[in-house]
Amino acid sequence: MERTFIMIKPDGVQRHLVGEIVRRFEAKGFTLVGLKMMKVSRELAEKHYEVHKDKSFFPGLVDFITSAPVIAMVWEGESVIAAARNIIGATNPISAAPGSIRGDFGVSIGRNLIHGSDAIETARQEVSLWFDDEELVDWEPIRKSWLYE
Ligand code: D4T
Repeated sequence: MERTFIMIKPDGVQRHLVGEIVRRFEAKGFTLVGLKMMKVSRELAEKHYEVHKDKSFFPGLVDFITSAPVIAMVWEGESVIAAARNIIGATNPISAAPGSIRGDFGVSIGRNLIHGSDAIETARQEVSLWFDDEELVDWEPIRKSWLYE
């Protein structure tokens, strides 16, 4: 079963949207297999956003991600990587679809509430960057046969 890394960014935590965001993934039908609250080190933030290290917004992004706690999560389900990106919405909340998390709760690209892995390989890398194996829980949700044909 596919897994993806999802992070509620400091603005999502500060705005008390943790429950609302978790609820959307649960209600859709995905399974939570890892969750922790943490203050992110500059080293981890820089590694996570390494692909953007030459961009003008990189220093501000690292300052933001390290400014307050985040909620790091791993969610599991069929096609969860792509589905989570839809639940999250476009990078800029102003153009994110209503009904998506960014579309419903955000107004600024630098405060876009949540991160989700964008592909199978990045999901694999991000899950192992943020979680040790023993922090992830394999379990069988009893609703599974009511979610999948
Ligand atoms: P993340 O990675 O946070 O899920 O966002 P996206 O996958 O949707 O978007 P991204 O990688 O292009 O951007 C990473 C992160 O940088 C912030 N950002 C981005 C910003 O502050 N200013 C900008 O101009 C851009 C493009 C927002 C998300």
